[in-house]
Amino acid sequence: MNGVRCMMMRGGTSKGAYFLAGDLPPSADERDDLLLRVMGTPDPRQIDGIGGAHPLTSKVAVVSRSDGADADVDYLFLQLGVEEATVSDKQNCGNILAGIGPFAVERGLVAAGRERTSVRIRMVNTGGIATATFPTPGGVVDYAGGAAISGVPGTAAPIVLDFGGTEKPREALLPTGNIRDTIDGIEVTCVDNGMPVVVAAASSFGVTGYETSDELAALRDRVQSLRLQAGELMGLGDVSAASVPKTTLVAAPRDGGMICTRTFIPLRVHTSIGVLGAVSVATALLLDGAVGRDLAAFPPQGDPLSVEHPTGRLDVAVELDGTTVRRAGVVRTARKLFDGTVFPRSAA
Ligand code: NQM
Repeated sequence: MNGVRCMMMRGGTSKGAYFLAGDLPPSADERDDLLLRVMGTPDPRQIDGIGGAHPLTSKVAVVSRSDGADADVDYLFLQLGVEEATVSDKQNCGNILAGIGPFAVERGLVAAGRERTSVRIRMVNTGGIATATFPTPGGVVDYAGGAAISGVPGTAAPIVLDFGGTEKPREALLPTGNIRDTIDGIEVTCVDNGMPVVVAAASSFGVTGYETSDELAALRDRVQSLRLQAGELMGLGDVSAASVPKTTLVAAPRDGGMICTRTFIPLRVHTSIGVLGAVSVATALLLDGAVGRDLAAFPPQGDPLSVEHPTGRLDVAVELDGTTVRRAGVVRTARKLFDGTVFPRSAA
């Protein structure tokens, strides 16, 4: 059986299989079929593949040299289902994004600088550009360093992700056209600053917002009803098989951050929060009238916006000009786990 060249990386608080586009079949249907067999989907344990039996470890990055002047590489993110045989390109992933710059250098798509390297990445799913900057002493990616991120043990080299230069006007930021909508009697703010998210107060679901991920599993059906209707209002159509929108329940911070969050992705509760999910929630709270703004404790101007989640905090920077987003940024880490050949399960 033919194997496929693949690098497995931890990107932020996610883990995924990174491929060069040229190593995968050019037809999207054939590519998706192959990737499902690589991951071991559909199967709750993904026992016959390299997936980790959770949406956060059932992720794929497809990378190629960019032909646009404004980017060095193109990054297509694919979210694979675990129990269901789904492959979705309807969302981006800011965690897997953290591994793209190092991967591009490792594969020779971008020449490394002597101290550090910046890689301009076109995020194919959304059309935006991110710049990743990371240490490359002596022209080699160095994954070791002193940056800690909540949800990952130990420390690693910082990878600075900058989403500058992608202006987002109010219409794009608030895809329903409203700062608030009411769905199933629950007030929500539907926002998209890189990730479509429905923000609701935890109290409107009858919970505190400080529960563990497991304790919130009982809200699954209500969250599903909310997100299906929100998807229509946000112009995403029928989202029953899509991994977006996410739903974030917010509560007052209790750990020195700006806001406390619990996020459904889209139905399992995230062990932390996605990068672009956190950027989107923080952006919403900066807008007058947003659901949850009254719960937020804003830091002094210029300090990061610290989003509390079940395993710590994720600090983001968001720059608004009125209701237009000028830039956003975040620090992540990533690590090469293996580089080699993956052997997919044989086709049925
Ligand atoms: O929001 C999980 C993750 C993500 C997405 C999810 C992400 C992001 O933690 O940018 O990173 O929301 O499905 O990897």
